[in-house]
Amino acid sequence: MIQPHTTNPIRYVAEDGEPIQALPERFTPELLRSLHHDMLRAREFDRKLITLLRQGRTTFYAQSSGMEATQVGLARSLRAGHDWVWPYYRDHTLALSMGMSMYDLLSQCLGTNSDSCRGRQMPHHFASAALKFVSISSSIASQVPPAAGSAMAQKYLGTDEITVCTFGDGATSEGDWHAGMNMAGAAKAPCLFVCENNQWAISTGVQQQTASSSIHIKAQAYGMPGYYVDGNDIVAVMEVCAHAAAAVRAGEGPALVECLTYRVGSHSNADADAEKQYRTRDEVAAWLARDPIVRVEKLLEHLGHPVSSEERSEMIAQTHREVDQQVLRAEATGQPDWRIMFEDVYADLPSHLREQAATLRAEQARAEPEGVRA
Ligand SMILES: Cc1ncc(C[n+]2csc(CCOP(=O)(O)OP(=O)(O)O)c2C)c(N)n1
Ligand SMILES: [Mg+2]
Repeated sequence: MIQPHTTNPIRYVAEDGEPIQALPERFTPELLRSLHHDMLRAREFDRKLITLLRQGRTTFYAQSSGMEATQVGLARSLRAGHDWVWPYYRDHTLALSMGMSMYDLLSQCLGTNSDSCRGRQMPHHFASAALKFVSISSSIASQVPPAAGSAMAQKYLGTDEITVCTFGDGATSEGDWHAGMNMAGAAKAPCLFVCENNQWAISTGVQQQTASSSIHIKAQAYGMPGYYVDGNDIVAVMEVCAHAAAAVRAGEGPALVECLTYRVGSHSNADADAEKQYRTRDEVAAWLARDPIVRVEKLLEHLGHPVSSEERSEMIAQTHREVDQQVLRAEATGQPDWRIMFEDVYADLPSHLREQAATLRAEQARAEPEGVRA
């Protein structure tokens, strides 16, 4: 039986791949292989995007390397396209695993015409209307109050949808976080809050972030259960998230799940994650040794269904090919014209924007007297 507020994170598989409690029946080798596939695909996506950044083809990216079990596990615990998701900027692995296409995700990162926002959003701040995956806001925790509101609406309308809201450990210090948690708790709204505790908020360690002994304990103050799970153990993440989501769906009110994981890469491309800047290489090395992907590989080996090195290499090569193809496809749609800045918001453009558009047009005519655009 899964209990909230445990002292230690709930875990099914030890770091050496040995089950430490009986694996639930649904974790067949086929399921574990498909989870492994999603996690490895996300890891390689990260690597390819860092290359694209260095090539100047996109300008912002926040890796989820090391956090794959948390995000893939959560994706497999919600009903994609049915439940509403209010994510944060590190959740591309969640999105990919929910079924967002690489073409759509890459179009957003590259800001091409194939992007549904046509480059108006900050790169790597994607969304999917079909998946009810709400557009990401860079403002930390700003998604939490509207997620609570979305869950309140679901309760009011009597749907069987729930809302899922993710955030980092740093987000839990924001006023918005407390307001949203309080509102959801008071309204008994069907919201599953998931903290991806990767132990750093840029250069602020989680111990500096809060005087509480954990994040999940804060759920008590808002009248909801708080679960503590090993976020690098995908079996545990799925078991706990599925348990919590079922209770939320059954009308028991909101719940918080804290997934303890680690950001092994830099915060973003704007981060100075170097020796002595804010964390030691020894700390990073210790967490690299707790790799969630390797843990599933060791578990599969233990179960007698190992992933061979050829299969692994082919999965990696396949992801690289997929990214390369979809980047070319997205780039072939071209970059949006500057005039779209003035479109899609107002039916009648207000006078100050009309003036700005005219100024830009005049500037453009001066800069390019030949092929002047109307
Ligand atoms: C309201 C607000 N304050 C500060 C920032 C700057 N900022 C960007 S990311 C970040 C750290 C967030 O850490 P966490 O919530 O733990 O998420 P992680 O990046 O570790 O996944 C901060 C402080 C911001 N984007 N918004
Ligand atoms: Mg963090």
